[in-house]
Amino acid sequence: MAVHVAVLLLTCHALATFAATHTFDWNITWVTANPDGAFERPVIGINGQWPLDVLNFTKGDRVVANVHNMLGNQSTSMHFHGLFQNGTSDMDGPPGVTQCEISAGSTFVYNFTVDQTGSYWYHSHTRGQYPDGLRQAFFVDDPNDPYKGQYDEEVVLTLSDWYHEQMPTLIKGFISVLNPTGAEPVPNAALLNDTQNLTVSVQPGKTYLFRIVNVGAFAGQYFWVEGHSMRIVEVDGVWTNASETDMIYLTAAQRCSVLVTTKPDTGANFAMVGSMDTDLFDTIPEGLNPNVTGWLQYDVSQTLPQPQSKDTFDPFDDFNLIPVDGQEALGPADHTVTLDMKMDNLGDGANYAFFNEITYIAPKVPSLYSALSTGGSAVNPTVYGTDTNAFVLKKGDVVDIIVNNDDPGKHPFHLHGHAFQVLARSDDDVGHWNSSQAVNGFPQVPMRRDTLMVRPQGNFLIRFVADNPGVWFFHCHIYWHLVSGLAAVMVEAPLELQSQLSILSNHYEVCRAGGVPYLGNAAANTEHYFDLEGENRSVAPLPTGFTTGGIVALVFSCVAAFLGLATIAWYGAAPL
Ligand SMILES: *[C@@H]1O[C@H](CO)[C@@H](O)[C@H](O)[C@H]1NC(C)=O
Ligand SMILES: *[C@@H]1O[C@H](CO)[C@@H](O)[C@H](O)[C@H]1NC(C)=O
Ligand SMILES: *[C@@H]1O[C@H](CO)[C@@H](O)[C@H](O)[C@H]1NC(C)=O
Ligand SMILES: *[C@@H]1O[C@H](CO)[C@@H](O)[C@H](O)[C@H]1NC(C)=O
Ligand SMILES: *[C@@H]1O[C@H](CO)[C@@H](O)[C@H](O)[C@H]1NC(C)=O
Ligand SMILES: *[C@@H]1O[C@H](CO)[C@@H](O)[C@H](O)[C@H]1NC(C)=O
Ligand SMILES: *[C@@H]1O[C@H](CO)[C@@H](O)[C@H](O)[C@H]1NC(C)=O
Ligand SMILES: *[C@@H]1O[C@H](CO)[C@@H](O)[C@H](O)[C@H]1NC(C)=O
Ligand SMILES: *[C@@H]1O[C@H](CO)[C@@H](O)[C@H](O)[C@H]1NC(C)=O
Ligand SMILES: *[C@@H]1O[C@H](CO)[C@@H](O)[C@H](O)[C@H]1NC(C)=O
Ligand SMILES: *[C@@H]1O[C@H](CO)[C@@H](O)[C@H](O)[C@H]1NC(C)=O
Ligand SMILES: [Cu+2]
Repeated sequence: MAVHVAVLLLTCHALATFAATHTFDWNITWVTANPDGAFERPVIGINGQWPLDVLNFTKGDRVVANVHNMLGNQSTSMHFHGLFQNGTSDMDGPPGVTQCEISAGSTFVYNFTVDQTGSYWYHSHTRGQYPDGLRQAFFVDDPNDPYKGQYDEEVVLTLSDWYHEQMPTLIKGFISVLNPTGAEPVPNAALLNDTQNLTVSVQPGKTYLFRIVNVGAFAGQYFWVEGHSMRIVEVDGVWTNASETDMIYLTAAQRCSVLVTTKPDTGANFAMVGSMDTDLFDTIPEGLNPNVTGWLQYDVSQTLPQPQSKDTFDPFDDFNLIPVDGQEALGPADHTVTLDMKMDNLGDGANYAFFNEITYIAPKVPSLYSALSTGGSAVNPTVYGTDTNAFVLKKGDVVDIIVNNDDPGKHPFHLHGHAFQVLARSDDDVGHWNSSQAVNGFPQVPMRRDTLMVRPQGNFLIRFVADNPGVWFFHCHIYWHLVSGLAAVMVEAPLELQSQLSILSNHYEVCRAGGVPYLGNAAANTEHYFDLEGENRSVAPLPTGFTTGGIVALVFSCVAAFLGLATIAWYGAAPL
């Protein structure tokens, strides 16, 4: 990849500081790859390359990424997951939220500074696209690293699930009357650093900082290193007090840095394992290996051992982590957003995901552009559309988001624009949040991160300050659930945003090239902001009285009838 790094000396500070500008010219292109060694397929790469480059910045750097969509047959976009984009909400990436889709042939310019540190990743935010390859880790060096001097080297590891079929095909099968229960496609393989035979050369008696990123689409993964313990020191860009464990669990989109101290001698090599959480899969296809193994290689002349089988998984509970900065629980809350989530069928017979009975559908005008072009009405959630789950937050408010999971699955929720405090998270089957869950109060110094799993039929309560004017997506990071509508939009301080933000002309050009309106309310009405006629709507509900069970029965009777006919035809055609 072509990277031009211009180093600018900023002399206006009393202390001279260096800030680099990283300029990327990214042609988004099709590439052929076979990361699991079992199936060669087209993947989405950059400048003819895949796996994508791991990026490495320093706090304070500027990033300018010129994203040229050369795919020919798909639109695209880019999101730098975990960055707050403070003052640059227009650079955040999700189409329909902060920008228009970059249609084939268009170029979109992302230009922002990186004011955080830690482990992140960049990925397409276009409907269901990144699992086809457009995702990779990036890291931001911390000049004030609290663990500086306590490790010798950094080791970059990504975990991922992997599909042989392309996403557009899989999505068609997933959101379909033929899949009324919403069974998600099961990955074909797990990958460690986009391969299945990674060896990491290590030297004895050293300490390594492993920076682990789950860039997958669906599966959470357990991760452990045989014969070695790990000390967790960072999650999602937040340094934590070191917590020792034998195993971690990373949902899709989560990151974790651990310190690993090697053995004093080179007597053996050790397996490290990523194991997909099969609880997430409705069925486990015969022959599926949910595991991927790599090795800490002390000595090339020794064998690479097969891992021992584990009967139980007992990963560290991230709720117990403590941020090094000691930030205490905020509060009390000024504003609470409660989201009850469930899965259900709509009138087309397919299965969708809902917050408060609404399945998200992207508005005609990206919500950020509506916030900027509807004047004083931007504080009224109505302008953002009927099916967008838009919530307007007041500048400076302490905001709680409560998620009540009425579904038997695990879901990793991601908030753009913030790392939130995790004040409460229930066990399985507790039901909706109620204050009796916190009889002992909230943790004094709660864990913070940007992606958090809610347990089956459980709940969580997260808190943050609305101090980042912008429009921020809140969604499940299981990409199947995002495409089936498990999303909401936090419109934070829209009036302040109007006075702070001006959109690059390039961004509106991208809209025009794609024929997407960028002014007015969700329906692109530029005069009557509360008139939503013509807006995008989700599929209409089932007629009343029609149940999910009815749909399943209907589909099965159709399939049975079809099989019956096929059998008759087959017998009919067979020679006597
Ligand atoms: C594993 O490594 C070998 C040798 O480096 C290589 O030939 C093989 O293709 C690799 N397999 C996979 C699945 O990456
Ligand atoms: C991107 O594609 C353009 C047009 O084909 C080409 O001129 C340019 O060299 C490519 N850039 C890179 C970095 O590959
Ligand atoms: C990033 O670059 C710095 C400086 O060259 C280096 O010390 C660090 O190990 C790199 N980090 C990663 C994750 O590659
Ligand atoms: C787009 O083009 C790629 C590369 O030729 C192809 O593999 C893929 O199936 C196409 N996708 C769609 C949705 O047309
Ligand atoms: C990026 O943004 C900065 C600050 O607005 C501006 O000075 C710079 O010219 C921009 N760079 C590009 C390449 O547009
Ligand atoms: C993992 O892959 C990335 C990108 O190819 C590379 O920079 C990194 O060094 C790899 N990690 C190891 C441990 O080989
Ligand atoms: C966490 O680390 C900080 C800084 O090292 C320290 O002051 C604090 O006491 C630690 N907290 C706990 C609960 O260990
Ligand atoms: C994957 O790893 C788990 C945990 O060690 C083990 O129980 C399971 O048998 C492994 N599966 C396969 C197919 O190797
Ligand atoms: C919603 O509006 C956008 C932009 O105007 C349009 O491209 C898209 O097809 C619509 N989506 C649906 C699901 O109707
Ligand atoms: C709150 O939850 C507890 C158990 O967790 C239950 O006993 C109690 O009835 C609930 N209260 C309300 C108001 O729902
Ligand atoms: C955004 O920047 C403002 C002004 O510098 C600051 O007060 C606020 O804490 C920042 N918020 C986030 C989430 O970074
Ligand atoms: Cu989900």
